[in-house]
Amino acid sequence: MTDWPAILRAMAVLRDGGPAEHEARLAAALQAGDALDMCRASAVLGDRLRDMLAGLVAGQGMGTTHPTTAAAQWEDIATLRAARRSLASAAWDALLAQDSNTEQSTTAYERWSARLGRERAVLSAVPALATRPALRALLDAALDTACCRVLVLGNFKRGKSTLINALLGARLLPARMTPATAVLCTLRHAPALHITVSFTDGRPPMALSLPELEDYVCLPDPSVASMGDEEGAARRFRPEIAGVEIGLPWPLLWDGVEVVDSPGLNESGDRGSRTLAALDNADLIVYVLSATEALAADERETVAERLWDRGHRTILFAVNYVNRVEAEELPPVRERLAEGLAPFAAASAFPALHFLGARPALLAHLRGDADALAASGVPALYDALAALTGPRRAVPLQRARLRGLCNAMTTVEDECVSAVVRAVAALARQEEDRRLLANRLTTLERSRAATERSDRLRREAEVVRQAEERRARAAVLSSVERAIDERAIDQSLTWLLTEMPRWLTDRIVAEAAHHDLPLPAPTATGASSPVTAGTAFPLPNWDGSPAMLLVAMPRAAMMRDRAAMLAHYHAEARRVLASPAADNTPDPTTTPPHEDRELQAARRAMAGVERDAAALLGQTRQALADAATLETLILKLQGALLQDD
Ligand SMILES: Nc1nc2c(ncn2[C@@H]2O[C@H](COP(=O)(O)OP(=O)(O)OP(=O)(O)O)[C@@H](O)[C@H]2O)c(=O)[nH]1
Ligand SMILES: [Mg+2]
Repeated sequence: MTDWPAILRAMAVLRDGGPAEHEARLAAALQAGDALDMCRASAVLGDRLRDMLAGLVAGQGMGTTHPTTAAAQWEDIATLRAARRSLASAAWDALLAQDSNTEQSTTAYERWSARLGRERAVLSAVPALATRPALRALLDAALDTACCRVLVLGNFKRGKSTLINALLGARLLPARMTPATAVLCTLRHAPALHITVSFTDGRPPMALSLPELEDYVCLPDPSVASMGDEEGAARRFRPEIAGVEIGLPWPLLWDGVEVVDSPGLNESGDRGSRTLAALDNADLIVYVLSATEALAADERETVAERLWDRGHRTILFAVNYVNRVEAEELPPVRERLAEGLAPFAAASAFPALHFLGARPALLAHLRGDADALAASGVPALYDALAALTGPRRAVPLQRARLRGLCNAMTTVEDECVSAVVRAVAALARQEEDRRLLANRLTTLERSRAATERSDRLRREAEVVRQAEERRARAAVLSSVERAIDERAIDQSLTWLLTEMPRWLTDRIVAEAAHHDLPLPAPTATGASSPVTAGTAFPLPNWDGSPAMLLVAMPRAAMMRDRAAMLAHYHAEARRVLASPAADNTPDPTTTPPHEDRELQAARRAMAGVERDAAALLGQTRQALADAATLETLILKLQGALLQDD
């Protein structure tokens, strides 16, 4: 049933913060109130829903969504979704009310059918459907007017198979007192009887003869097994049977009508669920009840929840076994059923409630008793079925296929909501990863910056130290060179040759000590550089530690040349006090290598997280764009289905 409060709540969501145009479009759609308007109203909610989903994803992507805001947004999204379900229900109801005054001519039906055929033909060109085969199949089935499926449904032993036989006027489907039908049996039109069984285990379909049908369709019959027919029992129903198809020349089946017999709903969970799965494709339901158990609680529940709430609006109720009820007890039974089924039958323009006796009808058929057949109630059901599935069947098909298109709309919505739920969760995880990585990166980068700062300070201090050392060397050299000249003035050539190296070494050491200048250590030969002649001997260093002669003795050849010897001592002083060559090799960083590696890895991981987040955002935006395209397409198909020429 339509939940109008849910729709009003959705209007409040539209009013609250959304574009004003959305609310105006919804109000306009609701005003006229026919089925297509309800679909348009749902499309308006769909637009707002996707806007909100996009906002949630973007907010999560930028890390700006507060959890409380997100929770409120999800609540609004749930409100919009519930309202869309209600609008679908309102559309189905509107169509049900609409049909009473719709008498479609054969030409109008043909034009309508051709229009849907054209829409169906272009589905293959829709890119967003290429990756969604299930949705494509759903839309394809919804637009296929060449086929109309009638599903005969009900609890076990309500007489479903017998009713089909009675409608047909022949014993075709197996029927008996114990649970019988175990697989779906689809009856289609064919020039002659032809039965095929198909399997779920990949075996090719196999043709069956009529006597073999029971072996493949039915559950083992306990009475047959107890009679020792073990071979027969072994051949009976196996779960790998997918279904049975029966082609036969029956006028009701002309023009693509299919009648499907199903296993009893409450007979077994597995077989019941196969029957419920068949409901998705059913256009028209014949729901079989028993007059002897007038509307059991589970039957009403099935009709309300499995059929009506899921959009089935063409339901014929066949109340069987009327012949088993005493005549005077029949009126209260009729009353109870009419009352209990009124919400699902009263609004329809077709006679929905049929009281009948399937077995008496079949027997009357077989013996050619027209009066008994007419009294059985089965011909009236046949006529209703023939009218609903006949050449002007657009109205029941419109109802059924609108359900299919609304289901397709829900599928698209579910898919994009799930994509956003997944994306929001993944983005939240990525945000957490990004936060942890950012913290680690900050720590590593701080530590690296501290190391670089101390390296720089160390290098700057070294430059200052070297400059000071150069200045000190220059000062020492200048004093030493002055002293050489002063000391040498009145010294003999022998002193200059033998004593002056030691004097000069002492002098250099003393001046260097005075200027805090470290001197190069002498070599093992007693001098700081290779000498061609001279004597190495220990002498105290300026700080008292043993030292060696720093200055090389002049060559003996210079012995008579005072100026040459002085030049030699000046050269030696400059050599000893020369500033070491500046070291231009770059100072290596002192950042520990493992920290460096970790920093690189953290930067790579951060880039990866950001790349993944961008890709995820892109995919989710694509999913939302696809949903918008698909919903527009489905609304167009709803228009093609519902609009008059
Ligand atoms: N007296 C009487 N018996 C009926 C009537 N309709 C069906 N039967 C019998 O009831 C039994 C069950 O009928 P089925 O047609 O097998 O019932 P079903 O709903 O198909 O049963 P499952 O396939 O097991 O779910 C059979 O023996 C039928 O002959 C009826 O209107 N009156
Ligand atoms: Mg049956």
